[in-house]
Amino acid sequence: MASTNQSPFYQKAEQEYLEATSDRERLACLEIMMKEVPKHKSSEKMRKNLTNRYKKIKSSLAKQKKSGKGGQIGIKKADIQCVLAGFPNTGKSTIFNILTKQKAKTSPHPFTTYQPQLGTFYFEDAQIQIIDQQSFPNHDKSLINSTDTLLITIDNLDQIKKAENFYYRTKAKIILIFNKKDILSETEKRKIKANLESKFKEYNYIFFSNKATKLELEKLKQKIFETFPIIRVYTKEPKKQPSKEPMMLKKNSTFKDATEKVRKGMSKKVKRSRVWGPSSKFGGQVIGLNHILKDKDIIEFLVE
Ligand SMILES: Nc1nc2c(ncn2[C@@H]2O[C@H](COP(=O)(O)OP(=O)(O)OP(=O)(O)O)[C@@H](O)[C@H]2O)c(=O)[nH]1
Ligand SMILES: [Mg+2]
Repeated sequence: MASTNQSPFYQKAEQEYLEATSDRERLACLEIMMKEVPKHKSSEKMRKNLTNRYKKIKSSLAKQKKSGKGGQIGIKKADIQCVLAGFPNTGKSTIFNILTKQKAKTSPHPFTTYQPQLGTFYFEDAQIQIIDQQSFPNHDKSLINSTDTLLITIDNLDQIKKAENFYYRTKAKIILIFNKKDILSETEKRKIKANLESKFKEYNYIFFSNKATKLELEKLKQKIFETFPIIRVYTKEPKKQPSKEPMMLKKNSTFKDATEKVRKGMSKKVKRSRVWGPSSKFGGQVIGLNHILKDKDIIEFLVE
């Protein structure tokens, strides 16, 4: 295959494909390669070859699954998860400790973190799993590729493009955390901000530091929470207070989805239902099963 004519992402994916140790990883590489190959006639053969390989691996994976072999080892992924990643010494473990109140090792020397570390924190009442891990290039590829949200921690603008090489295969949402803002002068900060908003417009970014105020910490947590395609919905009984623990539902879930999550088959038994909160036109609006819910809605319903 004349891969030297291919895009840099293709070449990188091909190299990772050759070094891959699992079928899951091979599939992820092939997906990129298939996307990157130009769609003209001269590369038809190459496209076919890639598609065949992809199909073969996919069916062998499906067989493994059926017989119960294979599968992911290590950390069990929670409903909502984020993973810290970045170059050495950018302050990932420090951020991890601030969010989770743990005491993971931090130091002025690079590569202090040598294995993934699991923690959790709350944004309001939503529990979020967070993982700290080794810096690039020693990062855990499968964590980066499988998580919902990547917190790319940087302390320098040059790191933004360089970091892409290590996570271009992920489907995760990206948040850039520009850390150590405490050591920046106002002028430096202004310049960086201007750059982020012109050259790196496509990035969702936030400034942060280990001197962050409570409000700044809350903002970081909120930004992370907002990347998850999830809403919180509270149930209540007539004349009573809503539940303290939210139900976690996918974005754009309907009232029917909510009742079915409470108990399978329940949507058929609902007699009367009302909603308060962001999706309601007014508090206590009567709704049907197809009503689309929003984050922080409160639903009340009577069943037969
Ligand atoms: N001034 C300042 N220093 C910070 C900040 N965050 C972290 N540091 C320092 O930067 C150094 C590296 O921090 P770590 O949290 O260990 O960084 P890391 O990204 O986890 O690094 P490795 O795991 O070693 O790759 C430590 O000396 C921290 O005290 C910050 O916001 N401001
Ligand atoms: Mg670390």
